[in-house]
Amino acid sequence: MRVESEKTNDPRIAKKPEQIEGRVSGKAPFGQLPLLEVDGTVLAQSFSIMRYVANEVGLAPSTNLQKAQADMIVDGCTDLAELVEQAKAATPTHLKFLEDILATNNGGKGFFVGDKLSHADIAMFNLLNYAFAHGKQVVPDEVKHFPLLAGHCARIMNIPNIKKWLEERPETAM
Ligand SMILES: N[C@@H](CCC(=O)N[C@@H](CS)C(=O)NCC(=O)O)C(=O)O
Repeated sequence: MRVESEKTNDPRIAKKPEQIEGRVSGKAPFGQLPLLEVDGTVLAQSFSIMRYVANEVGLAPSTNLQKAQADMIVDGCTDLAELVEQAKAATPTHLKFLEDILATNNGGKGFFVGDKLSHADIAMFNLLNYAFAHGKQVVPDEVKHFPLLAGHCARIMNIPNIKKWLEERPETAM
């Protein structure tokens, strides 16, 4: 959202997960965060929210095939997140898959899908940044072994509105 607009309200709940339920019960479809409320309709599930926002702000690719490619990258994020949780040693294989996928699109010098930024680029950057750089504005060491992925990471991180958001976003205790 912050890539396209500053007009969003981003309330945080400073509670441990087990304390969340009482705060959002009756409102959260699955009793979990995050939630996005749009004109009284409440959406849950982070990737569903992400896809909705991408469609709204023009970050979703335009063809069905490209949308499926973006979904593929996002689903790859889920797999990578699981690998990171299990054992970081398993991740180079997955990072190499991503490097090779990037290489197939404009030689890996642009984005994961088509010729413009999509939510797939942001989702992948966000995961790598969270998993390996702890939210810091750096290309993680684990990613530096993969030059196209490292370049992608740096490109996304330096998009002005993303850079600004990374600098000013509130810290959320996890
Ligand atoms: N599949 C959900 C998972 C959401 C999730 O695990 N949320 C955590 C906070 S990050 C939560 O609300 N935990 C409290 C609980 O499950 O009771 C998504 O992607 O949004």
